[in-house]
Amino acid sequence: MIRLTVFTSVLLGLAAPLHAAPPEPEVLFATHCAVCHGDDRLGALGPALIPESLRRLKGERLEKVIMDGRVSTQMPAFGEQLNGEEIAVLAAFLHEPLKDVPVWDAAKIAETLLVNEDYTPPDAPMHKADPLNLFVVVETGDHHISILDGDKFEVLERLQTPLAVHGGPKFSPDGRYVFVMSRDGWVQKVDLWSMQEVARIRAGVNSRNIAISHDGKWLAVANYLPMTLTILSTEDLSVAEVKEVRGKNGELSRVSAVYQAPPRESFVLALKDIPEVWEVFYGENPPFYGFVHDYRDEGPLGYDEPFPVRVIKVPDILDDFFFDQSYEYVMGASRENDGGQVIDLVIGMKVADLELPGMPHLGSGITWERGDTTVMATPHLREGVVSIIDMKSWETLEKVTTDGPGFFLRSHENTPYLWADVFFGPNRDVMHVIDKESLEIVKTLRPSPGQTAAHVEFDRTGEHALVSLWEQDGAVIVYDAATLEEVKRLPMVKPSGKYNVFNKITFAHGTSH
Ligand code: DHE
Repeated sequence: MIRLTVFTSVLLGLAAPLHAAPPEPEVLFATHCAVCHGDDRLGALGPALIPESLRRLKGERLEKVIMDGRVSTQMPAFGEQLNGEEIAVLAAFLHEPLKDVPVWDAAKIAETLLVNEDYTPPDAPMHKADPLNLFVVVETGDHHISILDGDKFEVLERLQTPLAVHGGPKFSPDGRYVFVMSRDGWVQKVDLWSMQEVARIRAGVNSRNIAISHDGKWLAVANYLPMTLTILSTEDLSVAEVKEVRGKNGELSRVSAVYQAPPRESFVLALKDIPEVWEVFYGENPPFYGFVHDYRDEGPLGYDEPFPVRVIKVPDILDDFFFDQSYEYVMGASRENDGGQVIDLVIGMKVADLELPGMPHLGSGITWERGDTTVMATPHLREGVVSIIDMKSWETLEKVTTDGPGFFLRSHENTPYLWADVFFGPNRDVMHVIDKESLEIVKTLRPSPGQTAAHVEFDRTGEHALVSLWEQDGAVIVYDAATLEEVKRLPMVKPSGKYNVFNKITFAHGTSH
């Protein structure tokens, strides 16, 4: 038997030396982080990890995120795999400036345009399905979208998307084109008549979501990196504008999300780093607000300028939004703090506070008529409740207790129920069906025990509800929305969301906008 003392083994290089070298941050990053955050730290599935985007998240707070992961995101906990020293070294490394942060201006974006040479626009749909009852299903498991016939529940076509599509795809007002965006900034245009990709362009390095103008002319892309809003022409994806997002205090801000406000002919921006709400007008005659400013010029912005910006100062950072149906009021909450606020976009100020603890996910909210009022429901990412808020008095009417924190809600004008998933925790395989009048859970479905059931979308008539089995080897399950019985199961690769053309272009109650 060979016996080595510590001394001889060290001499032979067979064991760790008595004073181990400090861990190399580049190696730790390449081993544990690069797969999601990119080899260059500029982001991919996850956000960029550079000082410009991490901002105040540093030191012990950043170490805690690495150790424990991040609730409601795909960020896992590394506390089991990395020791304290390794985590500290990694956290410090993430705050080292990159030698080259790419300049992602209009010229650079334009260079990335890829046009599909095989695409020829057809004169009519090249399929026999109802063009307004199609579903676009995003399959994040292998980066595809499936186009689904919403009457027969058959897949008509499957197309590759860029990496990690996030947020709802956006449809042209006639429902013919769909635009999807990936977290690494690519925007893809697909013609649902020919079921072909038209073109794609990289509008940001690290992006959040997109919004389309009510007239279908413009597509706004919210970016984390660079801290800009990119506006594209929907026709050919050419760049119309890249707006730097700099606050009154001179600080740049990431854009958490952008939404369309159709009656106002504007895009409304939720900002991650500064207590301001931005409204960017794209219409011919933007309303006059005396306090429209472009801080870079330190003076009022001329209305003859393209896409003028109106800035509304708010008491706190609001990085998650929900609009009322008139788009006069925006409910805002911060992912970091409890509570929320209602901002009146017409007068440009806060008009009410909202009682919203437990990290509400306003972006997933839905509305419906209940009695003589409109109510809004929102899930919470940290609490097993769905809050129901009266949109006249802004009071919380009810907190429906669920089997765990959820991510998405859905309903339809023609159904008495709202469907709420339980995305986190041991009961992530259930889906609650809640009566919209009594606010009681009428049924708890468990489509596939042990597998995450999430995100619902209805067909255009509200007769069927489609649920995702959010697994690599997953499925879209079609339910009869009245009997709550399963009708069909279509295999899909981690189907994250599904979107019905009619419900989306009519801004139906009960779905996301
Ligand atoms: Fe989303 C929509 C923000 C994590 C899947 N998500 C949205 C929207 C916002 C948002 C602002 C609405 C934009 C829109 O549709 O135009 N999401 C965030 C976050 O801040 C959060 C919590 C952290 C992050 O990492 O960005 C987050 N989201 C996730 C996920 O981890 C999910 C579950 C998986 C994934 O694919 O990243 C996820 N988010 C989705 C989906 C939608 C979405 C499927 C569209 C829902 C819809 O029905 O419209």
